[in-house]
Amino acid sequence: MPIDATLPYDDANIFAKILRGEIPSRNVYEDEYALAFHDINPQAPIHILVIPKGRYVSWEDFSAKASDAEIAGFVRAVGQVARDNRLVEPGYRLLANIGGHGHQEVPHLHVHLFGGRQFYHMLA
Ligand code: IU
Repeated sequence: MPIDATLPYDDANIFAKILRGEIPSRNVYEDEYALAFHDINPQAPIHILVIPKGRYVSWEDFSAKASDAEIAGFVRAVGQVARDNRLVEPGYRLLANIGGHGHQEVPHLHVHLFGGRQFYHMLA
C-alpha cells in the first residue's frame, strides 16, 4: 500500500532496519551519505535502490531538511552507482516514487536505478 509521505519518519521502516544492519541487503555501494543495494523484487535485469543515510521520508523532506553535504553526497552516490554498474553508456532509468499518488511503499526516501533493458517513453 502506498504511504502518506507527510507522516513523520518511522524508525521501524524496512530501509531503516537495513541501514542499522538488522536485515540483510545485497549492497553495491556505501559511503557516509548513501547506501545502495539490489531491489529484492527486481523489475529489470539491474534494479538498484539508492537511499540517503539520513531519516527522510520524501524528496520534500530531504530537500528541505538535509544539509548541502548530505544532498551532494546522495546525488554523487547515485552517479557513482550508475557508473559502477555500467549503466551510463547503454542508458538507464532513474525514478523516485513519492507518497500516495507516486505509490511509494517504503517510507524512507529512495531512488530506483533500472538498467539492462530497453524502457519505453512513459511509465504507466
Ligand atoms: P517504492 O518506490 O516505495 O514503491 O518501492 C519500494 C521498493 O523496495 C520495491 O521495489 C521493493 O521491491 C523494494 N524492497 C526491497 O528491496 N526490500 C524490501 O525488504 C522491501 C522492499 I519490504
